[in-house]
Amino acid sequence: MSTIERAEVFVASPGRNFVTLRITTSDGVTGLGDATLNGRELAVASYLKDHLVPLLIGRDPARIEDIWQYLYRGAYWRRGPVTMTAIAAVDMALWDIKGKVANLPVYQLLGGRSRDGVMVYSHASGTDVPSLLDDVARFRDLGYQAIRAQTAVPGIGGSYGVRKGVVYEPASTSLPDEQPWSTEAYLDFAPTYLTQVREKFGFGFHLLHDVHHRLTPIEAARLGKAVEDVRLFWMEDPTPAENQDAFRLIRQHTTTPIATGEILNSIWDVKDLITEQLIDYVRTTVTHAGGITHLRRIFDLAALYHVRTGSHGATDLSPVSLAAAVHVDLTVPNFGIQEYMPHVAETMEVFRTGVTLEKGMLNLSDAPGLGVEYDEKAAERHPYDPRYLPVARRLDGSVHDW
Ligand code: EZ4
Ligand code: CO
Repeated sequence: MSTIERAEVFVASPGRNFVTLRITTSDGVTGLGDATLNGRELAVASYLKDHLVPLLIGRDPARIEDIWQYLYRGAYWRRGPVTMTAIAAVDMALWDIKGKVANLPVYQLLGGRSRDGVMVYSHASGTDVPSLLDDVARFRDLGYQAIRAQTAVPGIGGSYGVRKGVVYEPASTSLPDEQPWSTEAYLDFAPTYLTQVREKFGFGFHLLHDVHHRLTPIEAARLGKAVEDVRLFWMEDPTPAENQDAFRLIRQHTTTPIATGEILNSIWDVKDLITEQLIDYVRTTVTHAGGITHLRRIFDLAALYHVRTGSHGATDLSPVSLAAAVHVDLTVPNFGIQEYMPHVAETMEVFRTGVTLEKGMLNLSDAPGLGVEYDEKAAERHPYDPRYLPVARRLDGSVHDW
């Protein structure tokens, strides 16, 4: 029997920070897992190195489900982003190994393709409406079929989702950046600019918007109603996601589809949202919600209640995570959309991936396993670079949800 011989944790910053797990078996087969939790990277690295790696050595890498249960139930302390991200990395690496041993891509092990490709949405943003419209035009020209639109609120300054460079990267400083926020100004402005996007570009593509947890339920209901004619693909994270009850009120008031779940980690966090049909898209990811094994459990529950998938896919998830996401997206019956932002060149020199993008659709090569390789030598040139996500403050100085 082949056993797990080694499990190494790499923390590197090729363009941004990533935590990567590599498991090696006694037969010399390697598997990769993404363990990146933006702004809290070292907590997951320690959970893996200090607590999980000693439990893995000598185990049968083929027993993916059993190892998942052993790590989840065996901790006694359940759920939470650190625990679930660490378990996810192990799970991804074991699926990668299983695929390589079988000489099959992981999506074949998951039941094979349900679709020819994976529709993605990308991020258009602007410091004002004209620059946003230019950015939307750019993504339309690149062939994207779905675009998320975010703009700074006039008079307030920066807002969530406004890109500074080529790639949107919120974790930008060695101490949290503090950004101003006004719900009143945002609520007055957002419907106007989303309408302007439709007036200029029409309805021949999917338009998305991310509220980023900043409204109360009744404010979110008002926004959802105000943008019904814009026909959003979804209104994302209208309220802080941990209170599942809050979505009931939004739901009663608007037909604008709702997406949430990027910060949620387990099936228990989304159970009521799904079974009460309070959302339309569940945004849990393979990296933060317990790996392929657990994500599929969430997606299968969602399928029973007409909830489709819309996995988080920002650049703070590594190319290993994106590949794993695409393997799942290709197979599940209730796939909706995949978030996608290109990684910078330094990242792609460290992670060599078989994921391809054409006309706004992601696809995979037939490489066995997840199809990603980690260049340890290239990674060594990019040491860990501590960063924090920003904090939002209302105009009176009090802390708001970022
Ligand atoms: O702010 O991944 O929909 N995408 C998002 C992201 C999150 C970041 C936080 O690390 O909301 O941009
Ligand atoms: Co989001």
